[in-house]
Amino acid sequence: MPVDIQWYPGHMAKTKRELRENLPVIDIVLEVRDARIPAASHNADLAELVARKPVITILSKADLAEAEATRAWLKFLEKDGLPTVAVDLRTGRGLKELERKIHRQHQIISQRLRRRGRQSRGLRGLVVGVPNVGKSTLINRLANRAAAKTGALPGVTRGKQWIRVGNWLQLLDVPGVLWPKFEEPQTGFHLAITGAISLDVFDYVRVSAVLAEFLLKIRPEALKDRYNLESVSENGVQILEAIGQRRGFLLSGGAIDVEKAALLLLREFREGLLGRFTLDLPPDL
Ligand SMILES: Nc1nc2c(ncn2[C@@H]2O[C@H](COP(=O)(O)OP(=O)(O)OP(=O)(O)O)[C@@H](O)[C@H]2O)c(=O)[nH]1
Ligand SMILES: [Mg+2]
Repeated sequence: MPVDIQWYPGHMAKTKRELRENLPVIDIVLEVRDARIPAASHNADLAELVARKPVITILSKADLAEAEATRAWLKFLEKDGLPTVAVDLRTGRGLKELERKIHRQHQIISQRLRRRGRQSRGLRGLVVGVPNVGKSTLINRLANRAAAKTGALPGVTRGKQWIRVGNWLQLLDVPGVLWPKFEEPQTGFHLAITGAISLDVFDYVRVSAVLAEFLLKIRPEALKDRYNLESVSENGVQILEAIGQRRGFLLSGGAIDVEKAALLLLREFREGLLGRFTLDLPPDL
């Protein structure tokens, strides 16, 4: 892949330190991954940190991923008995199942405490994941109120915040965390086009041009229909120029505003306006 992207600002390192400090009071971990990129959005760095806690894996934004691929991912992730659920946080689909799975973990932990002669108590969960996957939205959905700040760009949550969800559950919302280096350049690309990496830290015209070439290869009709393109160049920047021309994105002087077209394509791809995509194929079962 021709784009090299890395993003590990200071607040992520700080969040990781804070997570380590808070770990003793955490009963379960809710790991949120993006259903479009369940591999690229899995943070092995965090997985190691929380290795001894029960984890429920949540595939968010299932409405933007291909349904069949999500089913295959669920099957793959559940094959070792690990609880996994796909959710669409816009409609709430999958939340009831998630609540059942959290409740089940509470029962298991309470039984263990009682066996040791200790009183059962409420459950404390930590919600982790890469930036912009929907961690805060998930917590708000479960709590039924807008307790945590959410937003369309990565890096909205800035500090940790405990949020009470009903009478036996509290969830800790933390900023999204990436890891210092992506081994595979494709990981950075997938995180960037789905919205986990800030636009300020990568060459978004270049990335959007690569996305345009990729779309032309795998869903040419979706790309052409959306932007009314007829004969299309195979060159990504030229595709962006064609989009800019169609939309009338002109700079003073008459040149096409390619930056604006690049941002439009990225935003509309992320919002699902070009269709549903699963970029990480599920491993063979
Ligand atoms: N289509 C769709 N959008 C979602 C879903 N879940 C969250 N979003 C949107 O994704 C964006 C990010 O949501 P947040 O909850 O702020 O994400 P976060 O993981 O807390 O992000 P940071 O705090 O920046 O790490 C928001 O615009 C949400 O509306 C979903 O299931 N489907
Ligand atoms: Mg957040």
